[in-house]
Amino acid sequence: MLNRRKFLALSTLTAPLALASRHLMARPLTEKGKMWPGSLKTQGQPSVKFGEKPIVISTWDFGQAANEGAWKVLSQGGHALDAVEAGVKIPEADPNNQSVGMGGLPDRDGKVTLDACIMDGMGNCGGVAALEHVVHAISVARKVMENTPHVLLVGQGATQFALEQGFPKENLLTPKSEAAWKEWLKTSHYQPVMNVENQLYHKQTGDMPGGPNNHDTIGMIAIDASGKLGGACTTSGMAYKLRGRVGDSPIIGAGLFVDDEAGAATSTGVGEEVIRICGTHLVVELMRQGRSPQAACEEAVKRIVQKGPERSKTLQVGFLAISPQGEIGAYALQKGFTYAVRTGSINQVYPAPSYYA
Ligand code: SD4
Repeated sequence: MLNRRKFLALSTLTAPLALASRHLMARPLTEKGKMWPGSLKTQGQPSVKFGEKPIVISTWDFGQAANEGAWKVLSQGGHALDAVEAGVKIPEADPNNQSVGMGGLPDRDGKVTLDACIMDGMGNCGGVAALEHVVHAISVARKVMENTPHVLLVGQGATQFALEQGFPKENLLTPKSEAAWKEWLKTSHYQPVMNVENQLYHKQTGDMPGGPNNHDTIGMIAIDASGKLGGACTTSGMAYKLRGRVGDSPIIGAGLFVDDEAGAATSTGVGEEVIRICGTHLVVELMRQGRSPQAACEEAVKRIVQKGPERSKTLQVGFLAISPQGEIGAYALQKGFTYAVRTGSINQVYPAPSYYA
């Protein structure tokens, strides 16, 4: 069965990904009108013009479909926050995507529990963790932001709040995900996932099993036509996790951080590693201090390596970042992480450079 949760040995990752090298992403030009990363155009990285907006980027191959949802809002002059919510609702509603929303792989007890958060560039934010029975976790997160004095609701309280807000109660465990869980129960062996499979990687290298079911958390960050930033992050979390486990995705500063002045960042992969370093907050604060989004993402990944040199070899984490001017950064521990970019002139998926070759 094809799914992203396969546990992959590093030994399977030896084929070169021609486009990805951490050395290729130098600080791009920032002069108005110039392309940045113009020098990287031939390396397959996005050539977004300085100041080009609107722009939306998101994690993994399936981010492309999600970006389209966001683009409908952005291209009509809509707000970044509305755009990212609309965008990530697409994979949330897709029963074939086994890592987000409907059809997400369950915890070890067979319960689908969702984590999500949303944030604008002025510090307005909301999140839900371990939400059950409600497919659009991102919209519940937004209601937490707008209709409560709180930032994060968890577990039964989050579900109760969602139902009170009028969200329909649904069974999120599809037959496909239930079957996968029952198969997993035969061994009940839990181990964090490498998450390096994806269609783009497979197409380029031919050495990996890939397919339409290889998905991951969706993290999306956007700049709207007025220059405001917004971000959203939503997931069913690590498959077969302990009941009650919460990852980075619903935690502001871990899975998502947005600041109109400094930029926005989101993450995917093993959330524990991201939480340990307050990953996206780190990325945004590094940008505030003058690092490019690319350099900031690289520093965050290196921090994960520093804190767990051995651990980091067996895990995947990826960061995406965007500066207020629309400069993009993407970097992962392992190769195979992809991200989707949508602007007025670009609609494409790119491979991210990685720390480990
Ligand atoms: C988590 N970062 O729950 C999320 C989900 C993910 O591979 O990306 N899993 O840790």
